[in-house]
Amino acid sequence: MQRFDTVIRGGTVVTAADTMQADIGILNGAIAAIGRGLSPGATEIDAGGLLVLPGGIDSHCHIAQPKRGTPVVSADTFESATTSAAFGGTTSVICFSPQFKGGSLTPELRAYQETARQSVLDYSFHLIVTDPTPAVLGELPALIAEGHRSIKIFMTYEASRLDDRQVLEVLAAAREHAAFVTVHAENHDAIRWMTTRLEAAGLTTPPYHAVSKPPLVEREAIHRIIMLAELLDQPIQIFHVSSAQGISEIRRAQERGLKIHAETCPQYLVLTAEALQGEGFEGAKAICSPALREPADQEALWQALRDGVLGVVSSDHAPTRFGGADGKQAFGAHAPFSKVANGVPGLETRLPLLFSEGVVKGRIDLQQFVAVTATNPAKLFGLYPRKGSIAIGMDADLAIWDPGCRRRIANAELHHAVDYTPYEGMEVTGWPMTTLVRGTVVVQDGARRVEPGFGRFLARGPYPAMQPRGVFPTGFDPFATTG
Ligand code: DUC
Ligand code: ZN
Ligand code: ZN
Repeated sequence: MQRFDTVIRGGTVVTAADTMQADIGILNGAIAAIGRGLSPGATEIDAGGLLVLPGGIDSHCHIAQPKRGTPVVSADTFESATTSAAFGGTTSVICFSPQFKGGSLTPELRAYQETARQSVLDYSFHLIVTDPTPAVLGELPALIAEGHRSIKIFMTYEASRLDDRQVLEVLAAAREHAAFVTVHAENHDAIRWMTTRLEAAGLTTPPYHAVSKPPLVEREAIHRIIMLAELLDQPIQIFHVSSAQGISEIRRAQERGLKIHAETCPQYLVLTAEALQGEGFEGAKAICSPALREPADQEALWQALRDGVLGVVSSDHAPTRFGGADGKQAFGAHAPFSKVANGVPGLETRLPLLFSEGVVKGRIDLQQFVAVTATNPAKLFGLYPRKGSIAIGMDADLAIWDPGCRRRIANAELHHAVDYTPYEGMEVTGWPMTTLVRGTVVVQDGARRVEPGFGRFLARGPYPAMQPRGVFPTGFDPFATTG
C-alpha cells in the first residue's frame, strides 16, 4: 500500500479541463496520486465540501522592487507580499528586476535575488530593460540562460520608456536568445500632451488621470507593439489591458494567427473610473495605469476572458502606501494626478475577487478561472508542466477553497504592508482556506505555517509559447546568417 506524506481527502478537484471528486496524494512535494479512497497520508487534510484548485500564479506583481529618483518606496517586503499572496491562494509569483537608465542589469539582479531570499512562495523574475545599449543587450544572453526568460518593456513613463527603434532592439535580442517579452503599452507623447493641457487648465485632481490617458492611447500603443512584434516575428504578452478598444486590436492580431497574448487585472474588471472621484484625495487610491475605465469596457474584458482573447488575470500589485511621505502623497496631500504614484495593491484579493465577480456571478466558469489564474500563466511563462495544474508529477501547489465563504474585504485583515485596499468594504463569496506549496502547508486556519525563505527561485528554460512562428511579413528573415 502506497504511503503519502499528505492526502487531501474528499474535495472537488478542479483543473482548467475538468472537475472531479477525488483525493490527492502528495509525496516528496509532488502530486503522486489522484483517485478515490487513497491510502492514508502521514497528514490528512479534510476537503469535504471544498474546492481543490491549482495554486494561483501571479505573473505580474511588483514586490519590493527597487526604485530610483523618487521618494516613493515599496511598502511591502518579499515576506509581507508573498505572505499576503499565499493568504489569497497564490503559490508562485513572477516579479520584476529593474534596470535603470545609465545602469546595467546584472548588479541590480544580484541585489534583487538577495532580497527575494525572504520569499514565502516560489518566485521568478522578469527583467525590465529601460536603456537597451549594446552593453545592456550584451548582458541578456547570460541572464536568459540563467533562467530569466522574460523581459519587460515600457512604451510610457519618462524613466523607463523605449522609442520604437529601442523596442525593436529588445524584441530582436529576445528572439535571438530565446526570451519572451511583456509590454506596458500606452502612447507616451499623447499622455504627456494631454497632461500638459489639463494642467494648464487647472484640471489636476485624480479623476483627470483617466482623461489624460483615454482608451485610444492604449489602443494606439497596442496596435504599434503588435506591428513591431510582427515585423520580426517575436511572441509578446501585453500587460494590464483595460479597454474594449485595446481588446479589439488584440483580437484582430490573434485572428491573424500572431502570437500576441494579453492579460488584464482585477482592478479593470471590478472598479471603474468612478473610483477616482472619491472625497478629497481618496480618488488617488485608484490611480493606476492604464487608467480605470467604464462599465462597457468591463463587459468587453469579461467577454475577452470567456473567448480566450485575454488569457491571464494578474494582480499588477503595486505596494504604494496612501499616507506618508513615501507613498501616493509624497508630493503633497493634494498633488496633481501626474505626481501620484501609479498602481493599486492586489496580491491577496486577486483570486477572491475574480472568483466572486467571475465564477459566482456566472461570468466565467471554474475551468476558465483556473486557466486564467494558474494554467495559462504557467504555460505563458515557462513554469508548466511543473506548475499550473493538478496532475501526477507536478508540484503540489494547491489552494483549498471554501466556495461559500462570504467575506467583506477589509484592509485591516489583509497581510500586505500597504495601508489601504481599493476594494475596502466589497463583499465577496469564496476564499481560499488552505494553501500548499510543494506539498507543504503555507497557510492554514488563518495563520502562516512556514518561515520566510521557504520559497524557491524558479529558473525557466525555453518553452513552446515563446517560440517564434518563423513567418516574416517581408519575406526577408532579418535573423538569417548570411554566408
Ligand atoms: N501601472 C504600472 O505600469 N505599473 C505599476 C502599477 C500601475 O498601475
Ligand atoms: Zn505597467
Ligand atoms: Zn506593473
